Order: sequence, then structure tokens, then C-alpha cells
Amino acid sequence: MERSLILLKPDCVQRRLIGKIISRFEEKAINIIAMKLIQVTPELAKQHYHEHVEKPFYPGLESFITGAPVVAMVLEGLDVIHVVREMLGATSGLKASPGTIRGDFSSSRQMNLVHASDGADAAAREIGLYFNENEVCSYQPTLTPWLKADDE
Ligand code: FUP
Repeated sequence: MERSLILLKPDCVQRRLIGKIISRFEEKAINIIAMKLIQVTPELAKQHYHEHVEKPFYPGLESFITGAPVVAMVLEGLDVIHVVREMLGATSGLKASPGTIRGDFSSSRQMNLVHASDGADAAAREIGLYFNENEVCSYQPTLTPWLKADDE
């Protein structure tokens, strides 16, 4: 089992798409094991996007990500980091394929609705930025025998 940090970004919250996007993950049988609505501060934004802080687009990215609340979630599942990145599509909504979340709902590179960790190290770091250990509630879905084979 793998974990990934997901943010439903301010554009997702403002556009009332929270429910639709969460439904995509639920329909895919991915387990939500932590979730909260929070306001990202400039300090948290700099920690989250530390590799982008010096880039020319960073000031705009920080204004955007701190401009309204986000929904932070931890998703758990088999290969969930890769699976969720595929579900999101390319970073820019203008390039993301139809059928992906960004391809269906976003027409922007910055306002691309959802963040998802891009690897195991990033996931561990980002989960630690947004959640305390006691906020993460791992559990076994009762439907598990109907979601995957025992050897998967
Ligand atoms: P991703 O891994 O898909 O979240 O994308 P990146 O790490 O490449 O970029 C982080 C965020 O910066 C993305 F959500 C989009 C945003 N961004 C811009 O706003 N402008 C740019 O020129 C590049 C990225």
C-alpha cells in the first residue's frame, strides 16, 4: 500500500468542484484516510513548493495557492501515487487528455485544480507538512474482497 498527499486547490474549492473530484477517487476505489479544509499560509506554500520558490512563476503560484482554502487529503491504495497522477493528467489543463480530471475541468496551467505527490519521498514529506500522525486514519474497507484479488 502506498500513500499520496492530494490538495484540492483554491480554484477547485471556489468552483464548487470538491464533491465531483472526491467522487472520482471514491469511484476508483481509492481509500481516503485523512481530509481537512485549511488555509495555506505563505510559509506553508514556500515549504510545499520549495523547488519552485526561486522560479519566476512562484509569486503568482503563492498568491493562487493562498487565495482561498484548500482541501488536503491523504489517499491510500496500490500504486496510488502513479494512479492519481494519471487520473489528474498533464500539469496544464490545456494539455491534459480528455477523461482526466484536468482534461475535463481545467483550461489553465496554474489553475489546474488538484495537486498530487509525484513520488514516494515527496509524498512522505508533503503528508508531514499537512497532517499530524493522529489525523491519519488508515482502515480496511469492508468491500476489499470485491475491489481486488488477494494476491494484488
Ligand atoms: P505538478 O507536479 O503537476 O504539480 O507540477 P509542477 O511541480 O511542475 O508545478 C507545480 C505547480 O506550479 C503546478 F500546479 C502548476 C504551477 N506552475 C505554474 O503556475 N507556472 C509554471 O510555469 C509552471 C508550473
